[in-house]
Amino acid sequence: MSKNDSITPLVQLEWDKAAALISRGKRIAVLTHVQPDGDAIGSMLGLTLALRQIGKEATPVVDGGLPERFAFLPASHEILSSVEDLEVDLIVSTDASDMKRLGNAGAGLRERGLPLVQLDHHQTNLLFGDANLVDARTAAAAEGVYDLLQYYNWPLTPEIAQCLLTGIVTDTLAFRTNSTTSALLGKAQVLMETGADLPEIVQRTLATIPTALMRFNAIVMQRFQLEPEGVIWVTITLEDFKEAGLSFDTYVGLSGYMIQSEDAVISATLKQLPEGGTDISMRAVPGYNVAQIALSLGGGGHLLAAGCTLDMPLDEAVQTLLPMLKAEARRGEKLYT
Ligand SMILES: [Mn+2]
Repeated sequence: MSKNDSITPLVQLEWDKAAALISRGKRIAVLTHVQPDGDAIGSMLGLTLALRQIGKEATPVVDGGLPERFAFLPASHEILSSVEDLEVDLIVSTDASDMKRLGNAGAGLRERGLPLVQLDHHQTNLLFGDANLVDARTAAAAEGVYDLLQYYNWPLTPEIAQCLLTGIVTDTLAFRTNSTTSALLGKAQVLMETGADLPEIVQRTLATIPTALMRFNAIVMQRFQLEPEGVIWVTITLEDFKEAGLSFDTYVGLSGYMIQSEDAVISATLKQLPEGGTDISMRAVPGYNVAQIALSLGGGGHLLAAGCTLDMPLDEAVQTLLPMLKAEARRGEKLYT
């Protein structure tokens, strides 16, 4: 038994409200969170294509545009990086736990007073939509989109299936996280039977990294620190990215790597930002909760994977965060000892 078993998953499924807003919408902007991962892009594109299937004009938008590694996904080339000239009457968002995560695109559209339907699976979701479709029991926002298609009886196409399986595979690290349920495996089976290509998705998203990232890891990982409490952490700087020849906004995934240490129960990567702040990414093994820490610092996430941005320099961020991580490491209890 884990102490986390006492945490009730956040579930707020306003199907009727969402259906009413969607049925009134003609032109829909489909948004997702900034610095999008595979679930952000997969759920956004899957929902975009699904909305088109029911006759809507749907446009995917994400701040900063499409990360190159997801260019294999259907409709990925249609992603806009800004909403400036976009005429829409409804916003739909996926995989974002609060308004801030939707970046300039979200803020720009919301300022126009447009209604928002938001679909998400983060335990820390702030229920910021006019209709909320939040289910923290789902492993990925893409699983939430799958459930939506089922609930509304909308058609599933091979293209939608490919997008949704990408979201599921990336958020579960290919069905390895404790969010993976037998129900999810059943949904993945349907997605594969519909035409999603699991080996291709795994190869493109999980099994391949930029060579410069390998160089970056070799530089940075010389400095990781392991605290007696089982907190493993590392700081990364703008200089590290420069040295490795790696673009600063590359997803580096070091927390996910460090949490694999047999001595670690919580991992954290603290990344220096060009504007002077610090970006924080955390992971935990089952039995611990980093979502609460992220939420208390203005961010959010899942029990075992969460993040936030602190408005302070790197060294100060270390001083702020480490005591919190150590306290959680002492509080929690390893589920699998
Ligand atoms: Mn997600």
